[in-house]
Amino acid sequence: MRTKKEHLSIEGQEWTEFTLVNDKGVSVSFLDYGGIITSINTPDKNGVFENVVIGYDDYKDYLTDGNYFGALIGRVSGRIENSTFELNGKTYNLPQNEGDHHLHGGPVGLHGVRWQVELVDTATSSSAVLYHTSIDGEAGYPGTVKFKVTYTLNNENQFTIDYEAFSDEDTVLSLTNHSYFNLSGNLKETVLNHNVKMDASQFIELDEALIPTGRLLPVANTVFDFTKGRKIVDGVDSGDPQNKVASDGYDHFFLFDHKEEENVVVSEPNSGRILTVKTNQPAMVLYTANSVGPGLKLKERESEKYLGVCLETQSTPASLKHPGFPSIKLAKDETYRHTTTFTFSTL
Ligand code: FUC
Repeated sequence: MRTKKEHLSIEGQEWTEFTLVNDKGVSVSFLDYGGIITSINTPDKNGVFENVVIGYDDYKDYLTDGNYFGALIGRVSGRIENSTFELNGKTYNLPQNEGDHHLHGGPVGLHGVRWQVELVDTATSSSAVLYHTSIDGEAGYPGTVKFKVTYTLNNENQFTIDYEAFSDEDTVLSLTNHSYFNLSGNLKETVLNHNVKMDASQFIELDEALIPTGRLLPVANTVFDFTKGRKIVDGVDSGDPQNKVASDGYDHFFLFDHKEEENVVVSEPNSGRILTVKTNQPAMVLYTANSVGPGLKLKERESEKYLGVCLETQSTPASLKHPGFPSIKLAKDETYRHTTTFTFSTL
């Protein structure tokens, strides 16, 4: 196992790009800025190494990125309706960054902070530990929160993200990573031909503004049924009103049944690449890059709609407004723990 470090000067800021490399040559590169994963190189079925995530060609584009490519998301992933919530009888008003709503931690979320990074190598894995402290009231949220996020790559081609957070006051918290996977390799094609199998028999209905309505819908007999596997393209012209609100794609919270060994398995037939996801989280947003438009200069080519798929394991901010959903409350002095492992293999 080895690690590499490269210093970058971006618009007057000094950033570092770290790369974890395993003994098979698989690598994960990320920035201390936003913890942004810039590339992940894995072999296809013929042993050809290619990048399997969306990343900008010019890193200054991360400074203004509304797509959150590869970034750590917090304090709360997803949308908080009308940018307000109540906790312990007190109302908190958060900054709005999408119409009236608060998306992905707001304008000063974890995606835009410089993380302190420590590298830890062992014989069989390489880790990077990312630290950040967010002070009480930052981005509108209560409590000073200490974050510790660990990226680990091992020789089994497993990339694990461990999130830990600790608050000195009761607060709300739900972290995730916003990588856009594309298993075709070097963004050769969109993800419409990717097959997704997911251990989820229910998802949360969205309204026209992509805000959860509070209704849980069964996936049965719809194109939201991924329990036996289905292609992402099925959601594009399904005519299902839930695909329509998501600009003819998927952008939904699926609640895991936790019946299967793996929560999610994504595969792409031409490259033969398989990505499995295992998490301790109750749900995942499946987002198919419906709002990624053309014209962005990415590492390998220009962007287009449906060029990546986000597998955002998390709890849900819908729980702040509606009963019966997995909570995002974090009690004072309790430790938030979230683990997600992405395993890369081939057919
Ligand atoms: C996802 C979605 C959104 C959004 C964004 C960049 O998590 O839920 O709709 O556009 O990321």
